[in-house]
Amino acid sequence: MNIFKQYKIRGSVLLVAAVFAVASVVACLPAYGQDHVIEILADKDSHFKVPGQNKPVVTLKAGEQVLLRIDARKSKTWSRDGMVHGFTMLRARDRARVNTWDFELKPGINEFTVAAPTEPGEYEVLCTVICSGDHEGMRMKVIVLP
Ligand SMILES: [Cu+2]
Repeated sequence: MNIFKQYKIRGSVLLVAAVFAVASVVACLPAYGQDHVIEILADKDSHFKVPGQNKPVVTLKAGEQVLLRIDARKSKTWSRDGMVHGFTMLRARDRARVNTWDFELKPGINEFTVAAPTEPGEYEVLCTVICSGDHEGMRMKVIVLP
C-alpha cells in the first residue's frame, strides 16, 4: 500500500468519524435545553399511564416547552396507516381542542416537542384511534399551572 492510498483511507475514516459526530449532535438537538421530559405509556390495555402514578395526571407550567416521550403499545385494533393510538388534548371547560397537541402514535417511542397551553386550568388527553373496546376510556388529565 503506498503512502497516498494510506492517506486516502485515513481521510475517509476521519470523514466518517466527523459525519458520525455531527449526526450524533443533531440527533440530540431536539432534547437540547429541554428540562421537562414527560414520559407517558399508551398501553396495550387502552390506558394512558404515567410511571409512578396510579391515575395518570401530567402537570405542566403554562407556556413551557416540553418533550413528550410516549411509548405506544399496540392494543386490539389500530388504524389503517399503522397508528396504534392517538393523543389529542381538549380544554376541560369547553372541550375546545388544543391544536398543537394532536398526535398519532406509531408502535414504540414517539417524541414530540410542544409548548404547554398558555392558559392555566384543566385539560384532558384523549385517544383518537379506535384501539379496542375500551378506547372510549383512554383518557388522561393534564393540569396547567400558572
Ligand atoms: Cu388508544
